[in-house]
This record gives sequence, C-alpha cells and structure tokens, in this order.
Amino acid sequence: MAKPDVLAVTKLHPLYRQALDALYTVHDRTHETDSAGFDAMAQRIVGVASTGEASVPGGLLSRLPNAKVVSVFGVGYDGVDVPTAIAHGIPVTHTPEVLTDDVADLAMGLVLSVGRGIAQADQYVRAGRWPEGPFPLGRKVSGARLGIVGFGRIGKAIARRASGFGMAIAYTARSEKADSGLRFFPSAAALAAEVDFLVVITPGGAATRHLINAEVLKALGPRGFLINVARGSVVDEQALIAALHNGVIAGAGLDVYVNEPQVPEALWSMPNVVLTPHMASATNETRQAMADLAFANMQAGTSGQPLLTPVPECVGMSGVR
Ligand code: 8YV
Repeated sequence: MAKPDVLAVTKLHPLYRQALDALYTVHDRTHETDSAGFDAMAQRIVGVASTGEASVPGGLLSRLPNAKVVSVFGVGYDGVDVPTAIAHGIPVTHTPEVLTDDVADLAMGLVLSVGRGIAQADQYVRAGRWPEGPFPLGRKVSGARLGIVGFGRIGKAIARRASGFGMAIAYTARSEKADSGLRFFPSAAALAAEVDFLVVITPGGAATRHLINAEVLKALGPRGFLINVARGSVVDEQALIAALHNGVIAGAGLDVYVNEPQVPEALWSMPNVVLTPHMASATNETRQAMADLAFANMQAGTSGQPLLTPVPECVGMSGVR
C-alpha cells in the first residue's frame, strides 16, 4: 500500500525526517521547488512538517484540502498562520516541555559567558596573549539582578536556575503571576531599568515584534547585558547594534537573529557580544525527544487520534483534546 504523503516545508532535522520516512512519503519543499508538480499532488498531502524557524503561510494551507495536522518540531510556532489553519480545520502541534531545560541552560550559559567573558577569554588564550598579562576583569554573576522578559515554562526554568546563583530575579509578562513570588514589572523598559542581565524568552510573532527597542536598551544601560534566546524578531536588531556600538548597553549574548542563518556582520567583530547559532535546544537528548514528539503528533493527527501537544489555540478544536 502506498504511504500517505506529507509535506516538509523546510529541511527537517534528520531524526524527525527518518521517523517520518518510515511511515510517510515525505515531499521535500515541493511547494517551493516544483509548483506544477505540487499542484498535482497537493490534495494527497495529509500532514505538514515544520520547525520552529520555518514558515507555514495561510496561502499554502489553503492549497491542502486534506491536511489533518501541522506538526512543528519546536516549541515556537510563530511561523505558522494559526488562524488560517484553524479556519481550514487543520490543528497545529508543537514540542513544549521536552526542550525547556536545554533552552534555560543555554540562557544561563550566555549570562555567564557575557558576564565573565568566557568566549573572549578562550580566544585570548588561543591567540597566545596570556603571557602579555591578565585577562580583563569580568562582571560577577552570582547575586546580580536578572530580569526575564516572558514568564512561561522556559522563563520559569531560567528563574529556577538563576535562584541557584543567588540572583535577584524579576520578570515582565502579559500578566502578573501571583504565585511566582518574584517581582513583576508591567513593561520591558521598567524591568530593564532595574536589572543587570535582561533575558528575553517570549514567543515571537507580531505581538512581540521589537518589544526590545532603543528605549528598553537605554533603560538597561551601560552596565546591562541583553540575552536573547527567543526569536530575532523580538529585538530591534539595528537598535541593538547601535546600542552595542555606542556603549548604551554593556554587551549581549544572542542565540537568535532576524534573518537566520545570516548574522549581521556588524556583530561579528564586537568584543562585547557572544553569538551562538540558534542552538538553545540542540542537544542529542532533546532533539531526539523533539523528534519523537513531533512524529507522534504527526501520526496522531493523520490517523484521527488525539494529539499529544496541540498549540494552545487549537486545544478547543473539534477532534482535538
Ligand atoms: C527550533 C526553536 O525549533 O523550539 C523552538 O521554537 O526555535 C528551536 O527549538 C529548532 O532549532 C529546530 O528547528
């Protein structure tokens, strides 16, 4: 019997791709590479596979009359046109929980790295410069003030780790979480003014675009560091480059960018930034767990079973638990 057809809208992680290949015929970006061929088979597509960074536009979903699920390999699904998916009765799933620890770990890694200059110190040793004299002093992380922008699962996991460093932790979010026991600020700017490290971990998309702008960076100030493990779109990248260049803030640790995998060249040579290539969830253990969950959601969706982890907007959809 022929395997059911699914569309991969981007290059998938091999673990997710291999799992899908066992059960499905996977069409690799056919909507982009072969428009005529895609028209001929669009109605056979029963599922759409995507990632946190990729785009699943409404126009594509409208061409898939028999799609039963969009399964995103990632917790963020800002690339998916969810209202259009819902309008067409196509639920969207993602991979929450399984990557929370890794993303929180990398956020703390960037806090330590920018505060203590770990990446720069590594370069200093490798360049043979130690004999010239000691590496410049860093910023003490333990006991410093940490602000978290976005207080969902990952934001809370960052707070738990930061409390182990004896940090004074505060946050901003759409609403105050009464049970957090932490100080709440109503805006990113108000929070930034009160902290040494500002860690951004909100969902991406239109609602948070440029939430971190020139005003917030000014409030963070010349001794403040920005960490972004959310989406590049949340930070006004040009304002950030200017702030780093002009000493408006002390430095930044960035895992995400506006136009990945392109990173603005202006950042490459800045001594006060640490740059990582969108790798917050990139461990063997977590990528396996993400692949298992994304595959299980695809399988459930295409066979009419309850979905394991639908995105919140799709929880109420008929046939979705
Ligand atoms: C990516 C992410 O999905 O979970 C998210 O939202 O951004 C990442 O985990 C991952 O890089 C796979 O593309």
